[in-house]
Amino acid sequence: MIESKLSDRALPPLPAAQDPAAWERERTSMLDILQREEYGRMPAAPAGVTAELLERDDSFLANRAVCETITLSFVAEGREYSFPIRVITPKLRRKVPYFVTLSFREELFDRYLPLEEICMRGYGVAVVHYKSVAGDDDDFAAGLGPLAGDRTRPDAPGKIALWAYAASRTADYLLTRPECDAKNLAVIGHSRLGKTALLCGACDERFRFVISNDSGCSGAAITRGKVGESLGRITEVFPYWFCPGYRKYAEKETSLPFDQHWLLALIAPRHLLVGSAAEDLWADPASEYLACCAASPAWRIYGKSGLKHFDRLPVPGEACHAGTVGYHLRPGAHFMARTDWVRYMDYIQANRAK
Ligand code: GTR
Repeated sequence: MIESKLSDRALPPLPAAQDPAAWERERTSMLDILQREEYGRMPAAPAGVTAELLERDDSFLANRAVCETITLSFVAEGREYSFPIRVITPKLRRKVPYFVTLSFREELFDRYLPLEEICMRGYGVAVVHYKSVAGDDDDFAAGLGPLAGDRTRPDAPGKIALWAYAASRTADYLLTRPECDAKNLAVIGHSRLGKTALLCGACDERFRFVISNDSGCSGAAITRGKVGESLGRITEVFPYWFCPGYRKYAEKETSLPFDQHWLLALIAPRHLLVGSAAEDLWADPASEYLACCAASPAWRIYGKSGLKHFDRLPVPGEACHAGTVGYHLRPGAHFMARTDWVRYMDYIQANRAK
């Protein structure tokens, strides 16, 4: 059944490769195509980042964690940039795996981020408020906006690329911290920030876990045959999320040289986690699940399973978490729920690098 659902979508196949070395060559050109045609060219990484500690609370979460407010600065393309992050680290006498969390809200206490529970399970959290990186609009003058360069270029980066770039700079910094468990870094985001987490994880191989919650159109969902939001609609309402050239595929999805399963496949052989919400038809859970199925052959090149899925669509409440790709379908609407976080943490606990 899944085979026939996938063949109905008439996806461009993943490039053929017999072994990891051949796949990695293909991977480089796939990444190039996705940047050129969809998200824009990711600016080059800076030589390094510097961190300035602005505030430190040593008795955070009833004295069980430390909360630091930090400004990260770096020089890229001849110009200095900075943005703030918040780093919450549980007080443990061992290394801590961090979530780089792309956040919609500036306030730390956010009902979509069960901070205390995450910390008590032994994870650190680095919160990147997306609008503190670059506004969610077509203004490219403020924040990291100028890094996009000339936005009349068809492959100039859009805001998703700039937010993803900031998540990678956050990883640059976290990896300098002695308590950071470098082997188990995760990047996570919801919706537009789920698209961002996927792009970040596709480009930046330091993330072992790449987590997309309800990312939908131009995120984890296949574009061809998708219900709800379409490429035409998203590039009309949010053209600045993407490179200007992406819009040319509006109502011409079948001429895209790729589909979103390519983006997911770039995460192989690391772990990809996709969460959908059953009522979120705008994002289209079935198209997210099918994308995970279609991307899975990339993991098999490395001798890994990819998504261990059913030969049918999942029903609300089900999870396929036994493979290197994980998928779950939560009952309910479009948001990042505590139950999504619990699913992701359970998966990470079972798949952590020792
Ligand atoms: C919607 C947009 C979606 C999704 C969502 C969000 O308006 O159409 O692609 O990203 O916003 O970010 O909450």
